[in-house]
Amino acid sequence: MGKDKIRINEEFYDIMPPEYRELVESGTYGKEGRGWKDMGSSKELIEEHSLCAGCPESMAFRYILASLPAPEDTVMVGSTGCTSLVFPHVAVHNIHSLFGNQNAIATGLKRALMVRFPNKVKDVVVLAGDGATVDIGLDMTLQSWFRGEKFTTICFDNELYANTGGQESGLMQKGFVAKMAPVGKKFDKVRLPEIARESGCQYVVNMTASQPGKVEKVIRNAVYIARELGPTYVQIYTPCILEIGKQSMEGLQEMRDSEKPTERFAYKEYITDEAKAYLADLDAKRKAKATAQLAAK
Ligand SMILES: Cc1ncc(C[n+]2csc(CCOP(=O)(O)OP(=O)(O)O)c2C)c(N)n1
Ligand code: SF4
Ligand SMILES: [Mg+2]
Repeated sequence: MGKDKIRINEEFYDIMPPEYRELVESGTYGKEGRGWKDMGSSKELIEEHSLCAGCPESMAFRYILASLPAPEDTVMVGSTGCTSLVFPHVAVHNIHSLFGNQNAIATGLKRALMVRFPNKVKDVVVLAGDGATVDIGLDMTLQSWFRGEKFTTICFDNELYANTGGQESGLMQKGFVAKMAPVGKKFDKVRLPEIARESGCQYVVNMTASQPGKVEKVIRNAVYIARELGPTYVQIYTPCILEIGKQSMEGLQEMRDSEKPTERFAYKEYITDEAKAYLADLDAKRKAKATAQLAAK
Protein backbone atom coordinates (compact mmCIF):
# COMPACT_ATOMS: atom_id res chain seq x y z
CA MET A 1 0.00 0.00 0.00
CA GLY A 2 1.27 3.45 0.84
CA LYS A 3 2.79 5.24 -2.10
CA ASP A 4 1.91 2.47 -4.56
CA LYS A 5 -1.48 4.08 -4.89
CA ILE A 6 -0.08 7.33 -6.27
CA ARG A 7 2.86 5.92 -8.27
CA ILE A 8 3.22 7.51 -11.72
CA ASN A 9 3.38 5.43 -14.86
CA GLU A 10 6.86 6.08 -16.31
CA GLU A 11 5.38 6.96 -19.70
CA PHE A 12 3.46 9.84 -18.16
CA TYR A 13 6.06 11.08 -15.69
CA ASP A 14 7.07 14.12 -17.75
CA ILE A 15 3.56 15.44 -18.20
CA MET A 16 2.47 15.14 -14.58
CA PRO A 17 2.24 18.43 -12.62
CA PRO A 18 5.38 19.12 -10.53
CA GLU A 19 3.28 19.18 -7.31
CA TYR A 20 2.09 15.64 -7.97
CA ARG A 21 5.61 14.41 -8.70
CA GLU A 22 6.74 16.01 -5.46
CA LEU A 23 3.94 14.23 -3.60
CA VAL A 24 5.11 10.89 -4.97
CA GLU A 25 8.75 11.64 -4.23
CA SER A 26 8.53 13.08 -0.75
CA GLY A 27 4.93 12.73 0.50
CA THR A 28 4.37 10.69 3.65
CA TYR A 29 1.69 8.29 2.39
CA GLY A 30 2.39 4.91 3.94
CA LYS A 31 5.10 6.18 6.29
CA GLU A 32 4.87 4.51 9.67
CA GLY A 33 4.79 7.00 12.54
CA ARG A 34 4.19 9.99 10.25
CA GLY A 35 3.55 13.20 12.15
CA TRP A 36 3.98 16.95 12.37
CA LYS A 37 7.78 16.63 12.48
CA ASP A 38 7.68 15.57 8.80
CA MET A 39 6.46 19.07 7.97
CA GLY A 40 9.19 21.05 6.27
CA SER A 41 11.07 17.98 5.04
CA SER A 42 8.26 16.32 3.07
CA LYS A 43 5.51 17.28 0.67
CA GLU A 44 2.52 18.14 2.84
CA LEU A 45 -0.98 16.97 2.02
CA ILE A 46 -2.04 20.61 2.02
CA GLU A 47 0.07 23.58 1.06
CA GLU A 48 -2.05 26.35 -0.33
CA HIS A 49 -5.50 27.33 0.91
CA SER A 50 -7.98 30.12 0.48
CA LEU A 51 -8.55 31.03 4.13
CA CYS A 52 -7.72 34.50 5.47
CA ALA A 53 -3.98 35.04 5.99
CA GLY A 54 -3.02 33.74 9.43
CA CYS A 55 -6.35 31.96 10.07
CA PRO A 56 -5.67 29.34 12.78
CA GLU A 57 -7.86 26.88 10.83
CA SER A 58 -4.99 26.57 8.37
CA MET A 59 -2.53 25.59 11.14
CA ALA A 60 -4.98 23.08 12.55
CA PHE A 61 -5.58 21.61 9.09
CA ARG A 62 -1.85 21.14 8.50
CA TYR A 63 -1.28 19.43 11.85
CA ILE A 64 -4.29 17.14 11.39
CA LEU A 65 -3.32 16.08 7.87
CA ALA A 66 0.25 15.43 9.02
CA SER A 67 -1.09 13.24 11.84
CA LEU A 68 -3.60 10.96 10.08
CA PRO A 69 -2.23 7.42 10.56
CA ALA A 70 -3.15 6.28 7.01
CA PRO A 71 -4.05 9.20 4.73
CA GLU A 72 -4.09 6.96 1.64
CA ASP A 73 -6.89 4.95 3.24
CA THR A 74 -8.78 7.86 4.78
CA VAL A 75 -11.84 9.69 3.50
CA MET A 76 -12.64 13.05 5.07
CA VAL A 77 -16.14 14.51 5.11
CA GLY A 78 -16.50 18.29 5.23
CA SER A 79 -19.38 20.72 5.46
CA THR A 80 -20.12 24.24 4.26
CA GLY A 81 -18.18 26.99 6.03
CA CYS A 82 -14.62 28.31 6.07
CA THR A 83 -13.28 24.75 6.37
CA SER A 84 -14.86 23.83 3.04
CA LEU A 85 -12.62 26.37 1.30
CA VAL A 86 -9.67 24.18 2.21
CA PHE A 87 -10.80 20.75 1.06
CA PRO A 88 -10.26 21.36 -2.68
CA HIS A 89 -6.54 21.82 -1.87
CA VAL A 90 -6.15 18.65 0.20
CA ALA A 91 -4.46 15.47 -1.05
CA VAL A 92 -6.79 13.15 0.88
CA HIS A 93 -10.05 11.77 -0.53
CA ASN A 94 -12.86 13.98 0.66
CA ILE A 95 -16.59 14.55 0.28
CA HIS A 96 -18.38 17.86 0.63
CA SER A 97 -21.75 17.32 2.28
CA LEU A 98 -24.79 19.56 2.43
CA PHE A 99 -24.38 21.91 5.41
CA GLY A 100 -25.03 19.98 8.62
CA ASN A 101 -25.35 16.54 7.02
CA GLN A 102 -21.71 15.54 7.50
CA ASN A 103 -22.20 12.89 10.21
CA ALA A 104 -25.05 11.24 8.26
CA ILE A 105 -22.88 11.11 5.11
CA ALA A 106 -19.94 9.76 7.13
CA THR A 107 -22.16 7.03 8.60
CA GLY A 108 -23.19 5.73 5.17
CA LEU A 109 -19.67 6.05 3.86
CA LYS A 110 -18.04 4.17 6.74
CA ARG A 111 -20.59 1.37 6.55
CA ALA A 112 -20.18 1.08 2.77
CA LEU A 113 -16.38 0.97 3.10
CA MET A 114 -16.63 -1.82 5.68
CA VAL A 115 -18.78 -3.88 3.28
CA ARG A 116 -16.72 -3.10 0.18
CA PHE A 117 -13.30 -3.61 1.84
CA PRO A 118 -13.92 -6.11 4.66
CA ASN A 119 -10.23 -6.94 5.08
CA LYS A 120 -8.81 -3.43 4.89
CA VAL A 121 -8.69 -0.54 7.30
CA LYS A 122 -10.51 2.51 5.95
CA ASP A 123 -10.73 5.56 8.21
CA VAL A 124 -13.48 8.16 7.98
CA VAL A 125 -12.91 11.58 9.55
CA VAL A 126 -15.48 14.38 9.66
CA LEU A 127 -14.14 17.92 9.87
CA ALA A 128 -16.68 20.74 10.11
CA GLY A 129 -17.31 24.09 11.78
CA ASP A 130 -19.28 24.69 14.97
CA GLY A 131 -22.38 25.89 13.10
CA ALA A 132 -22.41 22.67 11.10
CA THR A 133 -21.65 20.41 14.08
CA VAL A 134 -23.67 21.96 16.86
CA ASP A 135 -26.50 23.97 15.32
CA ILE A 136 -27.81 22.95 11.92
CA GLY A 137 -26.18 19.48 12.03
CA LEU A 138 -26.73 18.67 15.71
CA ASP A 139 -29.32 15.99 14.99
CA MET A 140 -26.96 14.17 12.60
CA THR A 141 -24.01 14.61 14.98
CA LEU A 142 -25.86 13.19 17.98
CA GLN A 143 -27.61 10.36 16.13
CA SER A 144 -24.27 9.08 14.81
CA TRP A 145 -22.90 9.03 18.37
CA PHE A 146 -26.00 7.33 19.78
CA ARG A 147 -25.62 4.59 17.15
CA GLY A 148 -21.94 4.16 17.98
CA GLU A 149 -20.72 4.83 14.42
CA LYS A 150 -17.03 4.13 13.98
CA PHE A 151 -15.59 7.41 12.79
CA THR A 152 -14.00 10.56 14.20
CA THR A 153 -15.76 13.93 14.33
CA ILE A 154 -13.54 17.02 14.49
CA CYS A 155 -15.17 20.39 15.10
CA PHE A 156 -13.24 23.56 14.25
CA ASP A 157 -14.77 25.75 16.91
CA ASN A 158 -14.43 29.45 16.07
CA GLU A 159 -17.50 30.24 18.14
CA LEU A 160 -19.61 31.71 15.33
CA TYR A 161 -20.63 31.37 11.69
CA ALA A 162 -17.53 32.89 10.12
CA ASN A 163 -18.16 32.12 6.48
CA THR A 164 -21.47 34.00 6.37
CA GLY A 165 -20.18 37.08 8.16
CA GLY A 166 -20.51 36.40 11.90
CA GLN A 167 -23.84 35.01 13.13
CA GLU A 168 -24.41 33.51 16.57
CA SER A 169 -23.58 29.84 17.09
CA GLY A 170 -24.43 27.46 19.92
CA LEU A 171 -20.70 27.34 20.76
CA MET A 172 -20.40 31.12 20.96
CA GLN A 173 -19.56 32.50 24.42
CA LYS A 174 -22.32 34.11 26.46
CA GLY A 175 -22.44 37.86 25.93
CA PHE A 176 -20.32 37.85 22.76
CA VAL A 177 -21.31 40.43 20.14
CA ALA A 178 -20.61 39.55 16.52
CA LYS A 179 -21.08 41.56 13.32
CA MET A 180 -24.39 39.88 12.59
CA ALA A 181 -25.39 39.17 16.18
CA PRO A 182 -25.41 42.71 17.64
CA VAL A 183 -27.55 42.01 20.71
CA GLY A 184 -25.03 39.63 22.30
CA LYS A 185 -25.34 35.91 23.01
CA LYS A 186 -27.99 35.30 25.66
CA PHE A 187 -27.10 31.80 26.82
CA ASP A 188 -23.97 29.84 27.70
CA LYS A 189 -21.66 28.07 25.27
CA VAL A 190 -23.18 24.62 24.63
CA ARG A 191 -21.18 21.96 26.49
CA LEU A 192 -20.69 19.70 23.50
CA PRO A 193 -17.70 17.73 24.89
CA GLU A 194 -19.88 16.70 27.86
CA ILE A 195 -22.79 15.90 25.55
CA ALA A 196 -20.43 13.80 23.39
CA ARG A 197 -19.35 11.81 26.43
CA GLU A 198 -22.94 11.20 27.50
CA SER A 199 -23.92 10.27 23.94
CA GLY A 200 -21.53 7.34 23.68
CA CYS A 201 -18.23 8.75 22.40
CA GLN A 202 -15.27 6.61 23.42
CA TYR A 203 -12.79 9.48 23.40
CA VAL A 204 -13.47 13.22 23.66
CA VAL A 205 -10.99 16.10 23.69
CA ASN A 206 -11.44 19.86 24.01
CA MET A 207 -8.30 21.79 23.02
CA THR A 208 -6.72 24.50 20.85
CA ALA A 209 -4.36 24.02 17.91
CA SER A 210 -1.49 25.86 19.59
CA GLN A 211 0.75 22.77 20.02
CA PRO A 212 1.31 20.50 17.02
CA GLY A 213 2.57 17.58 19.15
CA LYS A 214 -0.61 17.61 21.21
CA VAL A 215 -2.84 17.80 18.12
CA GLU A 216 -0.93 14.87 16.61
CA LYS A 217 -1.38 12.67 19.67
CA VAL A 218 -5.08 13.45 19.99
CA ILE A 219 -5.87 12.92 16.29
CA ARG A 220 -4.01 9.60 16.23
CA ASN A 221 -5.78 8.40 19.36
CA ALA A 222 -9.14 9.52 17.98
CA VAL A 223 -8.66 7.74 14.65
CA TYR A 224 -7.32 4.51 16.17
CA ILE A 225 -10.10 4.31 18.75
CA ALA A 226 -12.81 5.05 16.16
CA ARG A 227 -11.43 2.27 13.94
CA GLU A 228 -12.02 -0.41 16.54
CA LEU A 229 -14.40 0.77 19.22
CA GLY A 230 -16.76 3.59 18.30
CA PRO A 231 -17.23 7.34 17.86
CA THR A 232 -14.62 9.87 18.91
CA TYR A 233 -14.94 13.66 19.13
CA VAL A 234 -12.31 16.40 19.05
CA GLN A 235 -13.27 20.06 19.52
CA ILE A 236 -10.47 22.44 18.55
CA TYR A 237 -10.48 26.20 19.09
CA THR A 238 -9.52 27.82 15.79
CA PRO A 239 -10.37 31.49 16.43
CA CYS A 240 -11.74 33.58 13.60
CA ILE A 241 -9.19 36.38 13.78
CA LEU A 242 -11.29 38.48 11.44
CA GLU A 243 -14.29 38.44 13.78
CA ILE A 244 -12.41 38.99 17.03
CA GLY A 245 -10.38 41.85 15.57
CA LYS A 246 -6.93 40.23 15.63
CA GLN A 247 -4.08 40.63 13.17
CA SER A 248 -2.93 37.68 11.06
CA MET A 249 0.03 36.93 13.37
CA GLU A 250 -2.06 37.03 16.57
CA GLY A 251 -4.01 33.76 16.20
CA LEU A 252 -1.43 31.64 18.04
CA GLN A 253 -1.40 33.93 21.08
CA GLU A 254 -5.21 33.98 21.13
CA MET A 255 -5.19 30.15 21.31
CA ARG A 256 -2.54 30.18 24.06
CA ASP A 257 -4.53 32.69 26.10
CA SER A 258 -7.71 30.63 25.72
CA GLU A 259 -6.19 27.35 26.88
CA LYS A 260 -5.06 28.57 30.30
CA PRO A 261 -6.41 26.38 33.14
CA THR A 262 -9.41 28.57 33.93
CA GLU A 263 -10.29 29.34 30.33
CA ARG A 264 -12.90 27.66 28.13
CA PHE A 265 -10.32 25.81 26.01
CA ALA A 266 -8.22 24.39 28.84
CA TYR A 267 -7.21 20.91 27.67
CA LYS A 268 -9.91 18.44 28.65
CA GLU A 269 -9.91 14.73 27.81
CA TYR A 270 -12.35 11.93 28.44
CA ILE A 271 -11.56 8.32 27.52
CA THR A 272 -13.45 5.11 28.31
CA ASP A 273 -11.63 2.30 30.15
CA GLU A 274 -12.02 0.15 27.05
CA ALA A 275 -10.36 2.78 24.86
CA LYS A 276 -7.57 3.27 27.37
CA ALA A 277 -6.82 -0.45 27.39
CA TYR A 278 -6.91 -0.54 23.59
CA LEU A 279 -4.37 2.31 23.28
CA ALA A 280 -2.09 0.66 25.86
CA ASP A 281 -2.23 -2.57 23.87
CA LEU A 282 -1.39 -0.75 20.62
CA ASP A 283 1.53 0.95 22.33
CA ALA A 284 2.88 -2.33 23.71
CA LYS A 285 2.68 -3.93 20.25
CA ARG A 286 4.47 -0.95 18.68
CA LYS A 287 7.28 -1.16 21.26
CA ALA A 288 7.65 -4.93 20.80
CA LYS A 289 7.90 -4.44 17.03
CA ALA A 290 10.55 -1.74 17.41
CA THR A 291 12.58 -3.95 19.78
CA ALA A 292 12.37 -6.89 17.35
CA GLN A 293 13.49 -4.66 14.45
CA LEU A 294 16.43 -3.40 16.50
CA ALA A 295 17.46 -6.94 17.44
CA ALA A 296 17.30 -8.04 13.79
CA LYS A 297 19.85 -5.37 12.71
C1 LIG B 1 -28.40 24.09 4.16
C2 LIG B 1 -27.63 25.38 4.31
N1 LIG B 1 -27.99 26.26 5.26
C3 LIG B 1 -27.30 27.40 5.42
C4 LIG B 1 -26.22 27.67 4.61
C5 LIG B 1 -25.48 28.99 4.76
N2 LIG B 1 -24.22 28.83 5.45
C6 LIG B 1 -23.06 28.65 4.78
S1 LIG B 1 -21.72 28.58 5.77
C7 LIG B 1 -22.68 28.82 7.13
C8 LIG B 1 -22.09 28.94 8.51
C9 LIG B 1 -20.90 28.09 8.74
O1 LIG B 1 -20.53 28.18 10.09
P1 LIG B 1 -19.59 27.13 10.75
O2 LIG B 1 -20.09 25.76 10.53
O3 LIG B 1 -19.36 27.53 12.15
O4 LIG B 1 -18.25 27.25 9.90
P2 LIG B 1 -17.21 28.49 9.84
O5 LIG B 1 -17.51 29.24 8.60
O6 LIG B 1 -17.37 29.28 11.07
O7 LIG B 1 -15.85 27.83 9.79
C10 LIG B 1 -24.04 28.94 6.79
C11 LIG B 1 -25.15 29.15 7.75
C12 LIG B 1 -25.85 26.72 3.63
N3 LIG B 1 -24.81 26.91 2.82
N4 LIG B 1 -26.58 25.58 3.50
S1 SF4 C 1 -13.39 34.38 8.13
FE1 SF4 C 1 -12.40 33.80 10.07
S2 SF4 C 1 -12.50 31.54 10.17
FE2 SF4 C 1 -12.93 32.17 8.04
S3 SF4 C 1 -10.92 32.09 7.00
FE3 SF4 C 1 -11.19 34.20 7.75
S4 SF4 C 1 -10.21 34.25 9.79
FE4 SF4 C 1 -10.54 32.09 9.23
MG1 LIG D 1 -17.76 28.50 13.00
